[in-house]
Amino acid sequence: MSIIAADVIVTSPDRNFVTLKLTTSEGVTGLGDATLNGRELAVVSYLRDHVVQLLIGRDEHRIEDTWQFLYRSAYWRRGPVTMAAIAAVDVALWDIKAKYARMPLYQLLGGASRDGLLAYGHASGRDNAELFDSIRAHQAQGFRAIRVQSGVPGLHAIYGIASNATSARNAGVRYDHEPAQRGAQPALEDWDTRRYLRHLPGVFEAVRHEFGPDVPLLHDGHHRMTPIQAAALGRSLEPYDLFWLEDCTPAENQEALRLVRHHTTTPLAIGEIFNSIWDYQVLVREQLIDYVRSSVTHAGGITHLRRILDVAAQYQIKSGMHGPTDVSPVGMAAAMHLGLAIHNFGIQEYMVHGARTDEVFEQSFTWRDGYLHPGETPGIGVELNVDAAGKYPYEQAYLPYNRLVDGTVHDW
Ligand code: KDG
Ligand code: MG
Repeated sequence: MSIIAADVIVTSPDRNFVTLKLTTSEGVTGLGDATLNGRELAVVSYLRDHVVQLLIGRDEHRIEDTWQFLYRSAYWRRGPVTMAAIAAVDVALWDIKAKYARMPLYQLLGGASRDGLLAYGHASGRDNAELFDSIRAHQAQGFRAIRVQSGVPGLHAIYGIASNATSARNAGVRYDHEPAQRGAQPALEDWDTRRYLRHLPGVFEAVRHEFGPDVPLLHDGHHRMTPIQAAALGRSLEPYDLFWLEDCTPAENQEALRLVRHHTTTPLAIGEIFNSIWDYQVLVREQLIDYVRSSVTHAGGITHLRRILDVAAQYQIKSGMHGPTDVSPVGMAAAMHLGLAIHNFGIQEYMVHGARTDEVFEQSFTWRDGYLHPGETPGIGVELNVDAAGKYPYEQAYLPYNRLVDGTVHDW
């Protein structure tokens, strides 16, 4: 038994996705997500030029050994490109193993620890009226937990404020499938942290007043604050009982969270741009966070993210896996299987994919009453329709970036 083919498929239905498809000598196939938003082709090259030839002839059952081989033999460890590539191989191998076992993957990971995965959706608005409409529309879709992102008076374009409404499943909701802008240059947004810090607590006060105390509310700071600013925001949001404040400071400085933690009881989540267990070492050991935001896709696959979450579990830190539209249906399915199996599941981010994406990726997951479930199809429960994928060729796209009023580039 061995891997006889490894194909890297790039498709852009509603946005760009990179998928690895492994085929075994038994005729079984497995899929892995290798999408790195805005830098997709770097992972394509890493896989096609450096990894595919290492996979051909390998025993598909040796998942741990293949993970260690790809990680250690490269010498150049970690990094988003390497870890997305390894993740794709890892998930494809888990998909294959579960298909051989004729079981949905979560069964191989220990079986279900719960009936479904509480998921949060992205509500946003340029002002409170638009935000309330968006929250109501998400609740009508079944979402019980809601991320709240708001415009700030005086700023024109801000992270997380949807600019269009494109999906039938999201009828009436302004929704961005692709915050990355197609084209040769990134879009420019503006930013002013002091205006944001003044405005946001009032938004949450209004949301709590309108929607009551029960609904779990989340917010994403998208790495924009200094530690002392983040501490002030966390404290000013305490009366509104957030489920979490995400990425309040730039993620690469683990020490920054120490200061934030000492000043606020607002729960903290971080890690969507992390890619290895080493990024969490201080944060977990010192209990500076409450939720691990890494996705299976960007943190080395099922094998590595499970390792991170097992260490986190010792400190009552839970999962909050990244699930924007740039995590493909393959990456989302892997997340759902892992989330269903682990004990320390917290919440799953869920941005609904568009209709063309659903055409390319045939999926078995279910969405009921605010809960996701990966379904009972053997493997991860996703198949790639190659003909449909071929209709949507890659298009260059960049995430936006921002500048302060004086022209300084700021964290986006
Ligand atoms: O590729 C970057 C996006 O996935 C990211 O900006 C979305 O912050 C994000 C989130 O919380 O989903
Ligand atoms: Mg985020």
